[in-house]
Amino acid sequence: MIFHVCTLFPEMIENACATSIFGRGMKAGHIRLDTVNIRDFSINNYNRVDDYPYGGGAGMVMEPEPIFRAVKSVTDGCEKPVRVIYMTPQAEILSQTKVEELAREEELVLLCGRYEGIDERVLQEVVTDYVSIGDYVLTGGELPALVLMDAVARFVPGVLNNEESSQVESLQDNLLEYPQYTRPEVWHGKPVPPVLLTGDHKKITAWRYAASRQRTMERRPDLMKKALQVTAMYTGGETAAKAAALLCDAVSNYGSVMDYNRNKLKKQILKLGPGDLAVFVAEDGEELLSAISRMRPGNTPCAAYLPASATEEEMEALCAGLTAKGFSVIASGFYSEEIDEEEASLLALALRKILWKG
Ligand code: 6GU
Repeated sequence: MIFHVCTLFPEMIENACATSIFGRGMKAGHIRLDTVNIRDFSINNYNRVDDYPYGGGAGMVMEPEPIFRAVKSVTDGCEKPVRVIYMTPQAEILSQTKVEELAREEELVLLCGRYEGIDERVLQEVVTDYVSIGDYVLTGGELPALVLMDAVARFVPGVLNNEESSQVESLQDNLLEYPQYTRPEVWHGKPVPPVLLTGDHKKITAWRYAASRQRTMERRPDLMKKALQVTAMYTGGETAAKAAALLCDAVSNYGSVMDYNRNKLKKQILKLGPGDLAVFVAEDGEELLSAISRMRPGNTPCAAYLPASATEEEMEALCAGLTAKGFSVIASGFYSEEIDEEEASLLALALRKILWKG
């Protein structure tokens, strides 16, 4: 990943990037940082890059031409079209989904403003994405750019080691992380929750899921309506089973997979609510629809996946069948015979973008 940062304070970016995990990722060659000093593209004497705002008012506005030239100096050297992100509080707030989307790019251009802002006309010409980091005002876009780069870098292959990688998925269920404990077993009279000492991983996962939900309820009740219980259900052979398992893992840390080839499951009446997310994977759409005929959705969102060999008509028929049953089909996609984690995460990202809109 190459980060190009256009700023009036390149040393602020360089210093912060040199340390810790980000610095290690740069040294190892996984991340490259290229700072561009907007002042080097000033078009007047005194290296001025700002001027008084038309219409009056306090503060200064950054002139369009130096910014245009600074950004152009970067994009001219890029082979593919590259996203230019303007850090501004007048924008959508950065989310984990957006971070993962940006991490799929090979290069990013980050534009940091100072003063009261940037002439609107150059923004219209060069900017592809507007990103804020929260509803508060900072003196410039440099700290937000660093926040974005740090969050994106975690998804760049090789940047995190194995231990650090296990943290990658923490926000994907829209739940806060569960509490953590280390030695000693009793500290200030407070014992570690006993289940964590049992070595029973099923129980530990269940405890952590419950603890995550409770913590989210207490601290971020607004997130709860986005915290869906994921169930992946499939019919068909090995590839469908594999696709269901991979998709389930890519969407949730706490999802479960159900094999609807089994008659026992087909006969059960499974009730689903609006807090569930059903992920259907079918080798054959009609077969799946008949297998889940006894399922009772209640305003339940779902996603439908068919093999790449299936036609658009088959997909339409499956989605129509699911809708008729009472599901709300929010996404659909085709999986390949060779589906792997990478493909599943791409399909899951598309689903999450629709589900949680950022
Ligand atoms: Cl991206 N820029 C500035 N200047 N202030 C902010 C911000 C960005 N996000 C939140 N506050």
